[in-house]
Amino acid sequence: MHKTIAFALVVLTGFSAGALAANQMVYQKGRVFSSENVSIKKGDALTFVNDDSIPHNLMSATKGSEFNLGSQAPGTSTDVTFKEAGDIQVICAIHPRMKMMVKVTD
Ligand SMILES: [Cu+2]
Repeated sequence: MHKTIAFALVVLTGFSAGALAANQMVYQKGRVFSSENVSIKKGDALTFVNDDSIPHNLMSATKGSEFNLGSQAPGTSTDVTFKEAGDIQVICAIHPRMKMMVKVTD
């Protein structure tokens, strides 16, 4: 009986920890990123939120981690999963001054 309860607790605790692990958020507002540097673990995702009244176009040309989200409408958010370790520069194709670095660790 005690064994059963202990097992159930482990399962429940593991489940809630997983459910609470939310992505780090990066906001685009006033044509700047809310963070210039973000660190995440390989395989994790960042949530990019367009908090502006204009579209943005997130992309990366960093080798091995290239992506291009296309036009992202105001008020929407997009998750990007980073699968390669390294320093990945993320830019906005529309606004050349918008730049940030994502440090992906193993
Ligand atoms: Cu932009």
